Amino acid sequence: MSLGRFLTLEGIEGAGKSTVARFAHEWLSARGVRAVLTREPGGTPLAERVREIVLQPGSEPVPSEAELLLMFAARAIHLASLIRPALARGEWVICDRFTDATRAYQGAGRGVAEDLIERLAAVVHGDLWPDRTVLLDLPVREGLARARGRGAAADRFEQEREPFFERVREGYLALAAQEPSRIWRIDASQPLEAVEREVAEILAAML
Ligand code: Z5A
Repeated sequence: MSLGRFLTLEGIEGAGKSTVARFAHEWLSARGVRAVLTREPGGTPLAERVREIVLQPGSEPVPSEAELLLMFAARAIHLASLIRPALARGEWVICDRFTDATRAYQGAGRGVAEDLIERLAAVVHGDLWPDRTVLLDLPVREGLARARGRGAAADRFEQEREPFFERVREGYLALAAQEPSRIWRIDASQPLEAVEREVAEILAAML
């Protein structure tokens, strides 16, 4: 049996990742393709517990290195329990965020050294990288307005200020420039239907 395909969605908050991930899952299901829809940090019961630790606001500070290690700890669990088994069964994995988020948030956003992130990535997932990554790109203010429009309580990242998200966005754009064959940038300020049309073209090409 051939390996499944691995698709990730990236972008700043409010970019539309969860919406587009659900669309991709439905698009593939309608064509008889078995796909697992998942997210990071999290995706399995144990990794979701790590997610709570890293996202819940609290009075005790979380140093950037601890945040980085928690992201990779959750990822190691997710890979072992869900991602690798699904790919081995020949299923697709659609994942809302993966290591590019670590590069953008902990690397560009928090200033953690790039080579530390790359060494941990090599340990945790070796040469397993997404086949395609959709970067949903939009101005920070638009993303924050969309996310805050939902009215939910802000998590530890959502409490950050605009300059942090500007660095994250720049980090993502730099990654897309470095790896243009894997990371496809889509203008996420377009109406959702236009974004979904571009995603459908990417999925069709991957099939
Ligand atoms: N994080 C990290 O630091 N390092 C890591 O390695 C990983 C993660 C893996 C949790 O992520 C946090 O973890 C995240 C980074 C950090 N924090 N931040 N920021 P998350 O993915 O769970 O949380 P999020 O990024 O905040 O996701 P989100 O706010 O749910 O955004 P989204 O999934 O991109 O957006 P959405 O829910 O699909 O859409 C938002 C709203 O916009 C919704 O009402 C949609 O209907 C609407 N929408 C979507 N697309 C459009 C278009 N095109 N036009 C108009 N309206 C739209």
